[in-house]
Amino acid sequence: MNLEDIKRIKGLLSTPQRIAIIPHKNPDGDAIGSTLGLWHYLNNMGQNATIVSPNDAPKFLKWMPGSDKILNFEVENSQAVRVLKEATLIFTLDFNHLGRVGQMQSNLEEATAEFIMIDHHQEPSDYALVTYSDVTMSSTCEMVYNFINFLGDTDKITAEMANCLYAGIMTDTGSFKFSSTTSTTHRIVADLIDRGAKNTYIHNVVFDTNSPSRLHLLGCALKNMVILEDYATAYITLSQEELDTYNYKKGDTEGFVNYGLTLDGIRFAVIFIENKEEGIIKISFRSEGDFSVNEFARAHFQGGGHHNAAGGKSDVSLKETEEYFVSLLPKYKNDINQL
Ligand SMILES: [Mn+2]
Repeated sequence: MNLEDIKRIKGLLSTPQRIAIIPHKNPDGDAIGSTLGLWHYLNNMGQNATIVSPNDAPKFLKWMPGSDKILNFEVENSQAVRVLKEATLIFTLDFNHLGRVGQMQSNLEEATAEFIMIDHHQEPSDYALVTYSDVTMSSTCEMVYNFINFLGDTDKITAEMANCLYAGIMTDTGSFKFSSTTSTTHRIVADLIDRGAKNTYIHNVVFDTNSPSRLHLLGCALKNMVILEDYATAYITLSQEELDTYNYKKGDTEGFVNYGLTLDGIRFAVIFIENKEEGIIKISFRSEGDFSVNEFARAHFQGGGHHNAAGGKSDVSLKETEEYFVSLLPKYKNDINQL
């Protein structure tokens, strides 16, 4: 953000605004952590802010202070619609394209409010008065910390905010191990702990909440893993039938894709998950090094994301998707293997 943007935002926030804060659909730790962190900050300064989420957040994020105040567009629709209509200022966090909010898209497009985007994904669209976009950032939570810092309010970060922001940085960096984690990230995280983030507690409530059926589903996923050493690639398939067998609940497959990368010599990991209800195969891509899964997902699987972590989908069957994927690999062999 440049000085002009900071001045503009200070000007906007110097008068009472009706503010809506929006995470992307299927919000993750970073989306919920950043929206809640900002929500506490704005309300503490006397603004009237409401978080409107396109759909529900997973259970392992519901410990975050304020999460019970999030409006769910799918469930509390009329209230959510009113908030968006009456808003004078809308913050969109952890996404940069209005297509990422699902059914809520038209409500955002018709809103008369000014938009402020805070996000770290590639290729932001041009819908905001202020676009704070930085793909080098570990997480939107790190950017919300910076945002508050730019406004000269670092000392106004409360323990509640610190816990939310810490959780988002922790989840989006794979517990501080992805290459987007910088020394600055660690300094920010240290400061958040000083301000009251309970780091051990957060790790426990986010990661150590497995159900027996989820661990059994993980066992199934690992058994299904196909390892293609020539392409330094490992991929997992999960059919709807398998998901049903293990009593799949939303969020259960979170992180499964990363197991492929823990194999020695594997640099590209993928998971294909059948979703009969939506008639699609949901796909997650992870890579190590120079190979861009963002470009791969954009080129072949109607998706995108970050350089080393992206998502996509396929409209053909699980089997056909798998075959198509394997057929693409020879073209990328050198890119994947490059160190
Ligand atoms: Mn994020």
